[in-house]
Amino acid sequence: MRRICLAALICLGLAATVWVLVAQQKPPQDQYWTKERIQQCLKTVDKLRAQGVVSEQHYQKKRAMLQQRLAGTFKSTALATQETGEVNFIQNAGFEEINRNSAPNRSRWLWWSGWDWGGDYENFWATGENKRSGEYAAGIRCTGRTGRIGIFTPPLPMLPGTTELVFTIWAKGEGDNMLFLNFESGASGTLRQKIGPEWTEVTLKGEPEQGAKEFGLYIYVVGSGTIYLDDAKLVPVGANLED
Ligand SMILES: [Ca+2]
Repeated sequence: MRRICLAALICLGLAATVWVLVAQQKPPQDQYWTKERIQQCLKTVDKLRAQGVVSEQHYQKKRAMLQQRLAGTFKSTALATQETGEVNFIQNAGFEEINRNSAPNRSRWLWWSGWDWGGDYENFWATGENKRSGEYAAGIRCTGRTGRIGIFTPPLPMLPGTTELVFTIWAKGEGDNMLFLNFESGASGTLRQKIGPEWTEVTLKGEPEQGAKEFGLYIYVVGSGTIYLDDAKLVPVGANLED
């Protein structure tokens, strides 16, 4: 009888231990989304919003999702991974915000930077039939010797999960022009193309460099003639704003 009681007690003890262990073990999702991690993600989305790389709508959605995770009321949906299409890294993509206090051989548009690497070029605000959207397009013309001039993005964040960067821009050209697009400082990808007289969408794909935290996109003009540019977009394929 005593032996049976002892066995029962041991069984009860084991069962209690197992129960405590199971109760302490949280589901994998909760272990992944720790409070620290959620707070880190909230900081990241705030930073992305400050950098202007996510739309206000996207920002609010992500923030609400993270706050639900923090409160333990989050219910996963398949939507989350389909939203990267909303991200366009390029600001002033239609070249509508012009900088009136700018020199012709520097960027003439807000957000974009500009530099002249030699030759005779001028950047100008193209209007009328030489813009594709709104009031303006970016115009770059050679006025003498050829060399290289360009406008470029500020350093852009390499979002976690990015497998490819896709840059598209509409272009129209005159004369013996040459457009030269290049991913730099954290990504690689190059395109050189003569631009015809009709608006054409030009695409350049970039490959992220391993471990890169940032990258940049340069739009150079290296030939003679004139190139008009409008409606740029840069999408980080595969980027997951949740991670
Ligand atoms: Ca425009």
